Amino acid sequence: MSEVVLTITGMTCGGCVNSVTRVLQATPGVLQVSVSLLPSEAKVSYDASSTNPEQLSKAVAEAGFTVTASRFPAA
Ligand SMILES: [Cu+2]
Repeated sequence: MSEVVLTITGMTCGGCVNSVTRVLQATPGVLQVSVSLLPSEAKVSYDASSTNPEQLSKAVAEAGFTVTASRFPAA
C-alpha cells in the first residue's frame, strides 16, 4: 500500500470535499481517502499496482479541482 497527499485548489466548502472524496473513492486501486478543507488536501491510500498519483490528480481535475502538488508522507 502506498500513500500520497495531494494539495488541491478550488475546494471552498463541504460539498467540494464530498465531491473530491467521491471521485477519489471511485478510482480503481484507491483504498482509503481523507479530504480536508484546511489545509486543502487529500490523503489517499492506494494500491500502487493499480493506480498512481498522476491518475489520482486526473480524477480530481475531472471533478473540477486542481492538484497543485503531491507529496509522500513519511512512512
Ligand atoms: Cu464547495
